[in-house]
Amino acid sequence: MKLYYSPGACSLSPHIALRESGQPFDLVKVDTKTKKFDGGGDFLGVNGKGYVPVLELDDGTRLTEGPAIVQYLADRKPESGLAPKAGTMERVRLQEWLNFLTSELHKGFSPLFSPETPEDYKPVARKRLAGRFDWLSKQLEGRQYLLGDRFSVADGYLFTLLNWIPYVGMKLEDWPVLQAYRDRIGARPAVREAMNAEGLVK
Ligand SMILES: N[C@@H](CCC(=O)N[C@@H](CS)C(=O)NCC(=O)O)C(=O)O
Repeated sequence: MKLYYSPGACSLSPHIALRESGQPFDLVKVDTKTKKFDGGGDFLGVNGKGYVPVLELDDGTRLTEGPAIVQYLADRKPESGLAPKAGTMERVRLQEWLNFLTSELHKGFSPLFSPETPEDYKPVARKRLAGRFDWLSKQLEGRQYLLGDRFSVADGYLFTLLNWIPYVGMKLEDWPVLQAYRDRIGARPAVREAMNAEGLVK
């Protein structure tokens, strides 16, 4: 398999899922601004939507959308325990988290990264995100992981998003529970390997 990624972007989430589940893969670095990938290839030819992540299977099939990719990866290796079995309430709970992460957090950050966002909208976007973090922090109080006591693909995704906080004029220290969670997930060997491979560790 091949994972098209951009360092530190949301593609870190499937990258973590690949390493946590021990599946072999190659990384292909994409410049999301120029839409070129390693070696000068046309990324729009890979994903017409122009964004990472893209997972390319050995038969050439391509899968996009992070929450779908991580569930696919988890289901290929059920023994990794990265997702509860499909059709169970626990699995729906995982999907509930993935949907929250993608629509409420991930896309809540997006205007703060865009050079086109008017400056006077940014405090509004930060306030909305801060409200989500207040709620999330309460959910994670006394809990190791989003699903309770077991790590899942949702944790790799949330870890990825929490790393963006300092880049949008906010402070992770304002949510000590989230900071401790971020450090806990960041200490996992597979997560450290993914961070190293993307050049994110100084
Ligand atoms: N809905 C997509 C969104 C992916 C996305 O936002 N990717 C960003 C990086 S985190 C990107 O590649 N942006 C470049 C662009 O849209 O031009 C998913 O969940 O996978």
